[in-house]
Order: sequence, then C-alpha cells, then structure tokens
Amino acid sequence: MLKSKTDRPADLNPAETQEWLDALDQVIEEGGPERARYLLERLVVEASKKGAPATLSTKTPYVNTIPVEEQMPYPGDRELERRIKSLVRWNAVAMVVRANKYDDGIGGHISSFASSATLVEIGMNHFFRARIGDQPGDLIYFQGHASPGMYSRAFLEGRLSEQHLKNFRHELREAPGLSSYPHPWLMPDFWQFPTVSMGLGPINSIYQARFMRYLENRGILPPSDRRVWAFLGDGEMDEPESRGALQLAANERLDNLIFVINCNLQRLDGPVRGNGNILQELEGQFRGAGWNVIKSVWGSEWDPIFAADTTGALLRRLEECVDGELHAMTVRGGAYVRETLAGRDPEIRQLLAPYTDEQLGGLRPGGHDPVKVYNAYLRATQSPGQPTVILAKTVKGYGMGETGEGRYTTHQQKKMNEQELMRLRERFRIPIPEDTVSTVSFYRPPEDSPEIEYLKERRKALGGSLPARLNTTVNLPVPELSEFAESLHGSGGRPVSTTMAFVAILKTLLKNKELGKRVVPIIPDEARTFGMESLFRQISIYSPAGQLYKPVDSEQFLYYKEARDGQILEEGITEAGGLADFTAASTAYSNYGQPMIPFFIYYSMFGFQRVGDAIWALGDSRGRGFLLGATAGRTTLNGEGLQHEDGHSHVLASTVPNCITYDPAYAYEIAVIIREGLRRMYGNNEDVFYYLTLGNENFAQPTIPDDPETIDGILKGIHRVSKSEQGPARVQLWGSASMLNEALRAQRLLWERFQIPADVWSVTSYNQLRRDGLSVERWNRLHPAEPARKPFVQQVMEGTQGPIIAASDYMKVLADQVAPWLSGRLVALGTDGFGRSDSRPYLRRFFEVDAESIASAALSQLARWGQFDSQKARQALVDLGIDPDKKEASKI
Ligand SMILES: Cc1ncc(C[n+]2csc(CCOP(=O)(O)OP(=O)(O)O)c2C)c(N)n1
Ligand SMILES: [Mg+2]
Repeated sequence: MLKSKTDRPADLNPAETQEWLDALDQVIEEGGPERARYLLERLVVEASKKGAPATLSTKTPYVNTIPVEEQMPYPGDRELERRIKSLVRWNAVAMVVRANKYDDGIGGHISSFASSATLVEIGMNHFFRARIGDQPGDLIYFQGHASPGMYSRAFLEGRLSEQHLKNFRHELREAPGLSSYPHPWLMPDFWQFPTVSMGLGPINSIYQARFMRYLENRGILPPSDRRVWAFLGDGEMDEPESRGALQLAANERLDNLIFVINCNLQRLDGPVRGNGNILQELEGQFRGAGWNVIKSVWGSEWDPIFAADTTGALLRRLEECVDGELHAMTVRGGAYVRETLAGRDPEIRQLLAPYTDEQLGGLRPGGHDPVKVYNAYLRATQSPGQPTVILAKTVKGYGMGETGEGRYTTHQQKKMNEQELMRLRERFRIPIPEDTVSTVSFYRPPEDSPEIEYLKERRKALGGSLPARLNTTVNLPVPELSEFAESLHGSGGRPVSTTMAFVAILKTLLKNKELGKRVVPIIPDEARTFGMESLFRQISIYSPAGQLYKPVDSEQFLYYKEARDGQILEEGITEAGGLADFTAASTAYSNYGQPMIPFFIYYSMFGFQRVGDAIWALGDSRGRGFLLGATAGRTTLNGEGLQHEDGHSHVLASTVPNCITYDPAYAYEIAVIIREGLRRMYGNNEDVFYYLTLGNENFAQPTIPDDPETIDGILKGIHRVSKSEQGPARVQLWGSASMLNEALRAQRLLWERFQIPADVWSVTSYNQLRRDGLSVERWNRLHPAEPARKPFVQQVMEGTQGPIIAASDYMKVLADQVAPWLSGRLVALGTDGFGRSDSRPYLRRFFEVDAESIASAALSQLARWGQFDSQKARQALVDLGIDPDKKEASKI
C-alpha cells in the first residue's frame, strides 16, 4: 500500500505542462504578478467546481467538493427513506419531550440529532456494515448527545420497545431504561464507544482505525475493508484532543477512517465561529494535515443557482460572509437571505430573482440533502491512501420550528409545546394521528408496513443492527505464577527497581506461547527511561511503512528497529494518544473478537492527572489491560521536581470504579498482581483494568515469603513483611513501594535506639482495602441482626498492637481511607504538596516520610497514648533530626 514516499501526482504530459508554464510567463510579463495571481485563483475555483479540488492555500472555495456532474445516482428509495427518517426524528423528539414532561429537568437533547438525522440515516441505509463475513463490521462513534436518534431507530428496527423509550434517562426504575448517552458500561449489548465527553471520540476513533491496521499488519486479523466512522460536532472540534492526532491518521494513511463533522455552526452557547467560518477553518487544518476533505456545503437546490453564477459573484459574496451571518440566514427566512446576499449587487440580485423568498428560505445545506450526503460517503469509501473528513453543513434544530431551529438556545431545548409538535408533524409529514401529538406518544408503523420492511431489509443487507456491542466472553489460558519464578525469587542482592522488575515480567509474558503475541506494549517516548530499549530490537516498533531509513545505531545489536509487523506501539510524546491506543487494544476482545493484553507504561504524573477523562471513558468502555505509572512517587523520582513527581495518581485512580490499583514494593508482588490481573481479565472475563505504579529506585529484591497468607494479602492490599523478632511489636509500620524500605529502616531505628519492637507491613493497595471495607460496612448496615463481618484490614490488624504509622509516596488521604476500621490507631504520613527537585533523602525528610519521620511519628503517638515518656519523645525528635518548627510541605 505504501509504495511511494511522496504523494505528488506524476507528470503525464510534459509538453502540455510546458505550454502552461510558458503561458504563465507571458501573463506575468504582460499583465504583472497580480494578474497572474488572479488567473491562478480563478483556475483554482473552476478546478474545484469541476471536481479537481486544488488549492493555493489549504482551503478550497466554499463549494461542494463533489461537482454535480460527478454525482452518482441515489441507489435507495428516497421517498421511503424520507418517511423512515421522519419517524426516527419524531420518536427521538418524543422521547426527550416526554421524559421532561413527566420528569421536569431530566434533560436530553433534541436539536443535535435534528441536525444530523440525514447524516446518520444515509449511513444506516447504505453504508454501515454490522458484520463482514464472520468478523464484526464497521465501528461507529456516534455523537454522544445525539443518542435519542439512535434509540429511536433501534425502536423502529424492533430492538427496543416502547417501554424502553418511555424510560429514556430512567435507568433506576422498575423497568430499566436507556442511558442518557452512549455507555457500554450501562448498555453492554448496545453501545460500543462512550463519546459524550467532547474530544474523546475523535482521538479514540483515530487510534481505533490505527489499531485495526496494527492487528492486520501483525497477522492477528485478516485484512479487510472495515471502517471506522466518527460523527463529531463542529464545536467539539475545539477540544485539543479532537485535532491533536490528525497527523497520525494521515501519516499512517488510515483510509479505513472517516470523520463526519456535523457543521451546524453552533455549539451550546452560540455560534462556533461567529466571526469566522468553521467549515473552511476545519478544511484548512485537515487538508494541511494530509486528509482527504469532502465538503458538503450546499444542497441540490443550490446547484442551478451556482451554475448560473458564471462570474463567481455569488460565491465570492458567500465567502465574505462570516458564520454569524450564514447562520442568521437559516433563521431569518428568504427575504433576509436575498438582502444579505444581494445587498447592492445587481448581479446577485438578478441571479436570485427567479426564486421566491420562500424558495430562498428553504434552500437546504448539503448535510440535509440525501444525494449530497450519499455521494460524500461514497467518495469517502473510495479514497485509498488517506483518511477522509466529511464537512457537512447542517442546521441545528432542523425542523424544530421558530423557537428551535437555528436559535442560539436550541441546544438546551428539551420541551416543545403542542403547536410546535404539530408543526414538526406537518413539516416532516409524519403519518401519526393528531392525538399522538398531544400526548407525545411514540409511533411505529405495523411490522408489514413498507417503512419497517424497507428499514429491516436494508439493515439485513448490511449485516444487522447498529450500534451493537459484542459482549464476548474472554477465556485465555493464563500462566501459572510459577512461570514468573525469576521475579519471585529475589534479585540475589543485586539492586533492581520495580520498573526493571516489571520489564522482566513483561519479557516473560512476551515469550509465553499462548499470550505472547497478544501483548501490546505501549510507550510514549520513554522506553529508554524505563530500561525497555532492548525490546526495540526484540519485538520491533510498529510502523506500517516498515523502516524506510537505515537507523544510525544499526551497527549495534539492539538497534532502533521499526517494522510493519512490529509489536510495540511507540507513540512519541502523546499520553492522550497512548491512552487511545490502550483503549483500542483493551477493548479489542469485543470490537475484533481478539483479546489483546496492552501494557501502557508512562510517566505516572502524566496519566490520571493528564488524561484522566480518557481513563474514565476506558472504564466505561470495559477495557482490560495494565496501566503502569512509572517513575512514580513524589519522593522516589528524585531531581525532577514539581511538574513530574506524582504523589496523587492513586487518589485519582481510586475514583474509577473498575480500576484495580496497586503501589507495589517488590518484584514478587508485581508478579503476583500481574498474574492475578491476567487471570481475572483474560481467564475469568472480568471487566476491570489494572493500575500499578513503578519506581526507579534500585534496591535488593527479596524472595517471596513462604507464607500462605502472602499472596492473598498482596492482592487484598496488605501483608506483613517483617515480624518483630524482639517480642510482641508495640507499633505497626506500614510502607508502600519505596517507602517500605523506609519503614524497615524505621523498624531498626526504633529497636536499636529506643528498644521498641515493631512489625512492618507492605501496603500494596489502600484503594483495594478501602473498597473491601466499604462493601463489608454496607453489608453490616443492611443486616443489623446478623453477626457483623470484618473488613480485611481490620482482620489482619486486630491481632496486633500499637499505633499504625503509614508512610507512602502519596498524599495522606490515600492511607486515611482505611482509618474507619482501625479504631483510631492510624497515623498517615504522606506527600501532600507540590514536589521539589532534590535527592531522595532530602525529599523524604521534606515530606516527612523517611525512616526518621516514621520513627518519630511512632514515638510521638506512643507518648500521646501514655506508652512512652513524652519528654523522651520530644528529645527523640531532636536526636532523629526532626525539626518540629519546620513549615508543612503543603503550605510552603
Ligand atoms: C468535554 C466536554 N465539555 C463540555 C460538554 C458539554 N456539551 C455537551 S454538547 C455541547 C455542545 C456541542 O456542540 P457541537 O460539538 O457543535 O455539537 P452539536 O450539538 O452542535 O451537534 C457541550 C458543550 C461535554 N459533553 N464534554
Ligand atoms: Mg455544532
């Protein structure tokens, strides 16, 4: 597919080319450069009108990309399709109006789908394939808040009942209803992609199309002409995520990707570009990035008008209009259109003279004309080598009458009065009885009506209904823990970081016969930071172009190797892109019937904090895989300072219900956690994903204790790593990740200097302990007459004595989460505040999480309890170098 390195068309007729060039010389000589520029611009306009879009800039004239002469005839029954579309419109409106009539303020959107109905319906009747052979078909990202339109169609197709529609936005009643927006989590057989957080649809769909190619190029899927379609709003395109990955789609020639941007010129509050032209702006950017751009600006009624505009006067006038004016023309009617366009220009006035005001007011934009939309889609599906964007001009609230259509307030409109509904019925000739209007009832023609038969036949021909999510069961053979023996048996004294320990586990997994090829390592330009560069050579970096250059390190054994069937997704500096990759890979079990095991490893600071919303959507998508926040820990990543040192990703991760989080200290813990993750997600079909933080501090890794409770403890969140050898412990020290070493050092300090015995525990997951605590507590609340159950953390700690001093690289609130079940024993030490650049000992002292701080916290607490002399405790702090007057780290 990627034959040439440039996209320039070849010179098929050099002699003719020379004639043109000579003519140009002559024009410049005789008429000057201005004259030459004029002619070139005219040529560009004419070329675009005649189907050879050419540009002097990245923008073409404000005309349809496909000229009338090149239009293909419409293949469907237009009248029947119009009637079906009207029914879809009606039921979508009824769903929202009804919901708000009986449940004031429940919300929902009418006007967005009103503008995109034709765009969606043409796809449903002619393009969107639900299955291709035995493979799932096209993947479609619908505009989230246009969901009523999708529900309405599903109702006509017989997939949803009237009861479902009545229960739009009523998910928690006796008869469950339809979720507000596309949520695979809530409607796992229906929605595939959560799109309603603006900007996530565009970026996720790009990486989805890319991942489809990845699976094909790696031989996991056979090549196909499956496509990814994304319906997007013009306002949505302002999100950085919407435009941030356009280049990737062009660079990788993703001709399986089609964006359909619903350019209704409005967003929520008002115009998207009142003082500009959003459609033209988007064209410039997409074309500049290398996309194939198809503009569908004007409906067929405009064709004869433009044909008569031989001097281009009308087009020039339209190009002068800003969107604020173009938009006003849709609202204010034909006379206004005439005055705005013709003004004092007699030529344009004459051009418009044959048309009545009513006709001018009824001129449809391209996005509402089935012929234009059909042709745009057809062209998009026949454009090899490039992703395509269709810029379709539409009217927000199309058909909603005077209070809705094109009004700045239309986005928020949830109600329509009877008169407006009657007008809607008339406008779209909806064949429903009058009383259906007053009661805002739904309408579905009989099963044997031409509408239902046609619609079903169309969907049958295209493989079935959409949207539909395959709720597949995943059941892969998961390796035994013993397969990770290397990680379980310690490092023999060699200093090894948890990042290195993870890489060893990843390598073991890559060698696994069953799972190895399913592993998808994803890295945003940090492989060398994480010590993963040996993988470049071993499993190659994915590049659909292969490697078109000789890498400068080619002489070396571990050179930078790119390959068409490479396994690593090396994203460059885009965490949002990496997360979009991860989302595609982690849902491949459903979208492609191919369970993949992604490991996305990134700077932990740039995960939940930076792309948290995308992670939330990943949870909604039921994605499965491993997120790895490397260089983690506010005091463990030394030197980097404020913007890099993560002390809160676990707090943020705790907010995602199906994200299982761990802050492991040891290689053996990581092996146990990853093996369990594989078992739950790929052996047991659970819709969860894992988040592990990894540090870059090197220390000797111990062997897994030979204690039957260790594995259970690691997974539930806490296990004891060192029991006091000097009799019953008087304090309990908790540590996570690198802070476990500080806790062990504090244990020695306490004994050697103060003769206080202590136990040390590794807390692998406060979040998991908290979740267990909450479930148990709830059970107890709901079963007051039964013996109370105990949360795991309470069970393991109740046989121990003394205060519990918890130290982690994270904010204190992380540990505080489990305080309710520890009878006031918990003292949380953590890293609240902005990070600093310094070395670990200084950072740990600054945030008061080092061994000395832990030991002094223990003494101080014992003193408060009357178990240690308070004057001695005061002196101990001084001896340990703790300054009681130092300002709080979070307040400086
Ligand atoms: C990230 C994000 N910010 C804000 C919103 C709230 N919101 C929902 S729809 C909408 C306007 C959308 O305008 P546009 O993309 O042009 O779509 P249209 O409804 O006009 O088709 C806004 C601001 C959101 N859903 N997501
Ligand atoms: Mg819009």
